[in-house]
Amino acid sequence: MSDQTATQAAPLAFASTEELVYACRQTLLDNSRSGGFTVPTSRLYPFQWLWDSGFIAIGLATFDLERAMREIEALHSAQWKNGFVPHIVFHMLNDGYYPGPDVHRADLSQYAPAHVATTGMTQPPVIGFVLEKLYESASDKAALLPFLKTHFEKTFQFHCYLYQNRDPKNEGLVYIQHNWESGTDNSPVWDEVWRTFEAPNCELPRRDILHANADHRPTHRDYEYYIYLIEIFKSVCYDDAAIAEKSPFLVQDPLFNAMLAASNESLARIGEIIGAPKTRIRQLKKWHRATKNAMNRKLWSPSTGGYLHYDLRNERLIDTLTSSSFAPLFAGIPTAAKAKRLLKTMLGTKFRGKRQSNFLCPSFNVQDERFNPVKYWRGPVWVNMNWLIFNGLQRYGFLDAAQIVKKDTLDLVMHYGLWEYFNPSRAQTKTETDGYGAPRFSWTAALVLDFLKD
Ligand code: 2M8
Repeated sequence: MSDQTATQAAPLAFASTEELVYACRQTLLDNSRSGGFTVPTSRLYPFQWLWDSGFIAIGLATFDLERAMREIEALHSAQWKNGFVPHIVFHMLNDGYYPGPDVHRADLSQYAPAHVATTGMTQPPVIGFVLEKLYESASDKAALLPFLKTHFEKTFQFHCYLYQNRDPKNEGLVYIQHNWESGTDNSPVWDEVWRTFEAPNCELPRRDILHANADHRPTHRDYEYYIYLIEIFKSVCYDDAAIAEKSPFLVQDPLFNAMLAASNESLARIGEIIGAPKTRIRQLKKWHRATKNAMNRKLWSPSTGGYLHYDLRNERLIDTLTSSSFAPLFAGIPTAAKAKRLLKTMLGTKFRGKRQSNFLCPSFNVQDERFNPVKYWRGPVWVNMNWLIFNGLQRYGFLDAAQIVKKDTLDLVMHYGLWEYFNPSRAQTKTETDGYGAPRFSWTAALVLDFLKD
């Protein structure tokens, strides 16, 4: 039996594409909360997350643009006075998640809002390109202009915050200060950073392992590092200059910077549409060029065939391929030659596997001994990464490869359902019927809707 027929022979989670679309919409509606935002999933992540909301807005825009706009408004209602946009907005109390606002204590910062609790860290800056997607999906484009003007400016201020506070050498590359800012939280990349310092042991009232299989989640030791970094931030009241000086974790992440570059490009185009000041548009184009050049100069590894993470604290490139290595395609970062090389890496044995045994795109190099097909960000397929890669491949004209990524994504959700993430192994579809992490996951549902919208 061929790999493809094996996928089709197993029982499917949905009987038809229509049923899948219905389930996607229903998942987003069920995960929506009063206040106009959508939780990633009801139990494991009961608040609003930054990049989740961006992807969710893209999915909502396929059937209810008003809701998509509310999603962005709810996120930006928690923007800090210095332009910073936090990674979680704790719109309401819920003790089902750790660490909550009492651990983060973002209120220690002079810039945090008084009316709502948030974290003091951020996430990949996707909102710029999300705004452009909403504009593209609007049938009455003129009616969207006031919304676009407001959120163009808020997003521009966020980018100012990033370039002013997270780029100490003025290179055009911003750093992340915590693995949770990467979005790819438990990637083996972070193991290499944990090796460079010690975090003290501590008690951790974890809640995630009540809602998801502990073997698939980060370890206790991993969480000790996560919490230790937060303790450092609090000790300096979230002062960016002090964090840049003191904290052992400063990393230039290819995914984060690619999202920033893509958002710069989109904002520059939106700026033209809304008649923004020329200085704003020039600045966005300048940022885009600077980030693009710096990524090609500093993060590209010719020997590995992908973009890598740079440990700015210890001044070294982390020689570890992940699905973030392909994200620069989305922002038009690689030259044609580098893009071809990326394609070769992705379709080769390190990701697609020998005899194409994997669904694209595993989040980690499957030949690396740290690869784990079922552990959070250490190997499984994530629909948000596939969506970024699909659009990146299309941008470079790699249409056949883009179709493979799309088909693999849809085959996975048709087989397993709308899970948080998936085992990349094709062979597993013969025996397994469940995906991993949380079921009825919002960004999975949202981006499947975008994949299917045409
Ligand atoms: C996961 O991260 C959170 C912390 O931010 C967690 O594990 O508690 C990641 O997959 C992250 O990328 C995502 O935004 C978040 C909510 O879906 O969950």
